Amino acid sequence: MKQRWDIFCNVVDNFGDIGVCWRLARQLTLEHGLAVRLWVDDLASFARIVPDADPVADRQQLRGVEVCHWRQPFAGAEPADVVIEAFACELPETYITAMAVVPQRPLWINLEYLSAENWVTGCHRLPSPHPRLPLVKHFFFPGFVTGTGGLLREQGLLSVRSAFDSVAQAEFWQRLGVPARRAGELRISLFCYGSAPLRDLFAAWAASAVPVFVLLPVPQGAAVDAVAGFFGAESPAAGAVLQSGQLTVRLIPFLEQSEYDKLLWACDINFVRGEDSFVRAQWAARPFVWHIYPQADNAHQVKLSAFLDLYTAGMPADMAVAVRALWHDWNGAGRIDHTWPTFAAHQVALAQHGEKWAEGLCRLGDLASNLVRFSRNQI
Ligand code: TRH
Repeated sequence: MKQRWDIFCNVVDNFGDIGVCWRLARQLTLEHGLAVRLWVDDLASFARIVPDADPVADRQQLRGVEVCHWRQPFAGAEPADVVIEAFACELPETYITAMAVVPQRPLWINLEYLSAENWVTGCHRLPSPHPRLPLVKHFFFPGFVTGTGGLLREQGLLSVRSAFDSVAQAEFWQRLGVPARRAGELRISLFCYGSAPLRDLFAAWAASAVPVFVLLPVPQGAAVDAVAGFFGAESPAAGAVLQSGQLTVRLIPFLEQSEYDKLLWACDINFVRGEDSFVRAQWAARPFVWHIYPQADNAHQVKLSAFLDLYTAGMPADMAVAVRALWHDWNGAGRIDHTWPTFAAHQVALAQHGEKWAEGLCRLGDLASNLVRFSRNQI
């Protein structure tokens, strides 16, 4: 009989929580032959990234995963063999009680947010006994270094990426209804929060020496409002084309996850955010810029610096300075229009660095396989 895994996902906001959980659920099903139930409290967000999902179904079978609506109060379910609470979401009290009384206690894992901070390796896989019940929760951290759980990466992802040649790319643009590249054009994907200094960056791109063609998947909430503000456009929707000087911004529909990967592979530079798109940009191995999810007390700035320390470690000094300056400016430190030209000048070398960086990450194994290996050692 297949081992049963439950993944509980509480959508805090945006698409990252469910994006990560859905990716993990599919991988555990497809690549590890497990019987996976994904409990989601916000099916509307889920349906954004999985367009064929039914946003009101209590239970549905999608790509081999049983997707269940996690309602309040929880209707009850027999605990699985392995239970993942994603991002420290709180499991239903009745479910925890049920876990404590089944003869074979489930393995309980809290899958944590991604961080490059040093303390992560010290906390990865740590057990935490329940204060009252005979249960132990284990912390599992994704990460970028040995001693963490690595990153989500589907089997064969990098070979599929390598096979994405100019013909496949041309087909992709056609499918999106986007014109083929013009010679000398810089093509950029843009996914960010509304707080990004879009005006300054757009001003730099509008005045650029080369044409800059930006693909902006919508909805992105406040970010699209900021884009509209720059062009003086009123509530632009997918399909809209906005222009200023050398800059063209094309709004495209929010893509299915695997199509979003292709967008990252097909662009020269990718602006990504949060957690999952940030990871996908690393597998795309193109120059990328991270808009980090803002946190109270500027905790995100510490995380940003921690990642930059790792990512820029193997770079020539001038390139590292350019990357650090641009990323900090994109996250609120200063004038990105001033740092953009130097960053853009490193485009080719950054792509080469991206390949090496991705190779290093591959050596950590992938998060889903690492979770399965951990579960085998525990059960
Ligand atoms: O949506 P996000 O801002 O999610 C964030 C982060 O996860 C953050 O850590 C968390 O605390 C917060 O939510 C609550 O960004 P992220 O993580 O990149 O997730 C976006 C998901 O949407 C990802 O799975 C990629 C996917 N996506 C598509 O499938 N199609 C698209 O067109 C785009 C732009 C994204």
